[in-house]
Amino acid sequence: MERYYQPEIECASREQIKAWQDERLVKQVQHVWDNVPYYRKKMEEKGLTPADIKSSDDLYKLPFLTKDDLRQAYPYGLMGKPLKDCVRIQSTSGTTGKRVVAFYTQHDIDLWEDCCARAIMAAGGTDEDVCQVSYGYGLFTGGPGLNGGSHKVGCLTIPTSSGNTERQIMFIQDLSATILCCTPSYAAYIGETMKEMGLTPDQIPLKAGIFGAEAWSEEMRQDIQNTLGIKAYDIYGLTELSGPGVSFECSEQTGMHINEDHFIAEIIDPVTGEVLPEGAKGELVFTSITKEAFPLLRYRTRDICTLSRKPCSCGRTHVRMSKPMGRSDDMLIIRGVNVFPSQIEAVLLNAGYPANYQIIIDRVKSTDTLDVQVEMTPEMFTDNMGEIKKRQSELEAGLRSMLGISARVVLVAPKTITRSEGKAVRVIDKRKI
Ligand code: DLL
Repeated sequence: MERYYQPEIECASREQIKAWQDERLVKQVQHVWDNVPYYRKKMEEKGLTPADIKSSDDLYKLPFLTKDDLRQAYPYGLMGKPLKDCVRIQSTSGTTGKRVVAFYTQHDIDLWEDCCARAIMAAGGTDEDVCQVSYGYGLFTGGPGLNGGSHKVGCLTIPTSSGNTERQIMFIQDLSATILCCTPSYAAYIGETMKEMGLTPDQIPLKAGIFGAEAWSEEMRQDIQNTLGIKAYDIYGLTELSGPGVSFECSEQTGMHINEDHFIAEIIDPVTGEVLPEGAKGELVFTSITKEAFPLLRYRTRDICTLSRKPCSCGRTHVRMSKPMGRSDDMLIIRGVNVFPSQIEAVLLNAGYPANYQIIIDRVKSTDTLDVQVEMTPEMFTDNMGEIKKRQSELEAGLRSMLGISARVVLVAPKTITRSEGKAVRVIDKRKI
């Protein structure tokens, strides 16, 4: 049975959703015009005033915001409310330049937590469940967001945060956790550790997992589902828009429903900025129509995906986004060829390797090199060099046909590659160091 946190919103007619979007967008543009001089200037440069935006059909006229704008406006330049009305900040895990700092009023937090509650109920959660939140708590939005959603659903919430994997497993067992929330790479690590402890899926009380914050493939989903004996649901979001819960998977698992009563989604051509028709692959752009403290209009996420408004048998009517197929800024250019790390992962996982790998790019004598270190599973592990060489060549052939360029594969012993408790670091580009 499909469960909803706010059925009248999640299953509203398309006409109703459009009506909400039209009304809220008009109000939000006025709010931004009145309170965010940085964006008002951008509108003025395009000769726009709020009167030009009469409904969501006019959205395309508005200027984009990019991560560069967020950096330039750091820290207070995009705020829509005075600081005294704000109760929280969260921040991205960004490794380069200034971090993004997002502000929230109590109302913003309330709506964000509603979005997370929708995701938890879509994964089958009720007030009978015990929800272990193993996303990091702190500036990262994963822990606080799912924690708030879990409270709203009425789950008994275990705020373990990430790390201390054996203690995580102890709590799952002793407190009978039924829902696990963490990054997919941490879920895989927890599963691996359980296996090493001799635990089989039927000895683990978990029934569902809500995993996101990083890209993960269908193959990885199958692996996690099998080791933990659960159904694994994807959840998407970004700090700039609130955090987790911008979109989430339902029982159909055919894309993530975007909470369209709060966010209007568009897909654009990342080069020309032109809005693309439904179904086309491009960069995801969001307009937050209910946020007060940090109201971003037409924010370019850099995530590449497609949108679908085909009816979903779960009963939800909100548009679905595909799993992001990598970020436009994730793309590596190696010897002039565009390579997405997700393509490499697909080759490895299809060949039966675990998602424990690292991609190392370097430049030797002005030629780019691509090395992929891949862990063998304990079952594959051997010291027979002939066997290892054969396996390496098979993977190298697979990568060559996927990427169109050659890569060197080095198979390493189980447990060689550092495990992640949050977002996994899969790429080391030494050309930039
Ligand atoms: O990762 C928020 C979040 C926390 C989402 C917990 C889901 C669960 P940021 O640190 O700002 O926020 O990173 C946002 O992470 O633009 C995507 O590139 C990526 N991302 C987030 N969720 C997914 C997902 C959080 N399900 C950036 N699949 C986004 C693929 C994802 N990529």
